[in-house]
Amino acid sequence: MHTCSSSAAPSLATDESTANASVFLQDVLTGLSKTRKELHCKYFYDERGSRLFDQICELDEYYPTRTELGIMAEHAGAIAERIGSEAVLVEYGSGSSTKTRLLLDHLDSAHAYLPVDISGDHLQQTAQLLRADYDDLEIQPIVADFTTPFELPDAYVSLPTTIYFPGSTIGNLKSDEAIGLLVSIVDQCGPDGGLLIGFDLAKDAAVLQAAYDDAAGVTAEFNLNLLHRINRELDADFDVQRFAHVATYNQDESRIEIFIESLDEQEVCVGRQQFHFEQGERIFTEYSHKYRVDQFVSMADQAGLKMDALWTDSNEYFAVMHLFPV
Ligand code: AVI
Repeated sequence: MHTCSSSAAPSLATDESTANASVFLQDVLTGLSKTRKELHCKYFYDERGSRLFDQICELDEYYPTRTELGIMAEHAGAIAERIGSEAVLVEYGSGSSTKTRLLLDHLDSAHAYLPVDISGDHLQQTAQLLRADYDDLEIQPIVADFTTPFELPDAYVSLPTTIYFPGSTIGNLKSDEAIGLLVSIVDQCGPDGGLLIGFDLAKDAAVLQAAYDDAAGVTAEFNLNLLHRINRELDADFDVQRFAHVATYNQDESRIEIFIESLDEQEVCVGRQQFHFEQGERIFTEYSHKYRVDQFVSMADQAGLKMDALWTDSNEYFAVMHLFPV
């Protein structure tokens, strides 16, 4: 019989990383105890997960990254015009700020750039590189999880602010979470500010299927890496070979749904807690919503935002939209 012998109960949080580890453990235990087991997609991005995501962005099948970059490259001037002069630009999930450079190059006397990212190290490196290239621009990195409310530094709160939210990360949120985030964006940008957002458009199911289940298996590795991470960080014993990546397109909900499927009946320990898996049972890991423009406009409307301008590529695969609070 499979028993969980670990002594690794979460210790009392004494520093930030211990506190993060116990939140991670709690989230995993709660998620795996649900009738439909689930793990939050924000946990994909440990060091290996972030590297795998970078590889996904380079895949032939994964069109969103290069398509959004193409839209930004083609329309940066027009986009910068809609944002206006002396902007304070706040970027959610800035990563290495590649698309932002296209924007910064065209903005008229931008006042400040505030990249927001959960990874402090990455943020500092990016800020350093940007400072070298944009000496007149104030660059003030903010380490925060933008999916939960956070404050801008006092010096910027009364200035008209444009929130830049590229990458279609909004599509990974459930629709009530997405509306909640848009509402907090309205709050943060103020009545004279705006939102510039990139989102993925609904399209042929075969194109979507290939993008989330690529031939080289990089997305599968990315998804299953979550189990490796749980094994390593939470003293668990997932036998990762006995699980498989599944990505399906749900036409009715217009979203890709990603799961980890158990290949046979098995028991798994996470710390001292044991979980039973039936053969074929799935752990839900991620939604990736694909919007029609009118659907996105109506979601934004519920949050108090109105479309100002829209840019897409020639295939209409991806959209970049500028919105104002109403
Ligand atoms: C980060 N996000 C926008 C990606 C997406 O396309 O939904 C995450 C991803 N998951 C699997 N492949 C890419």
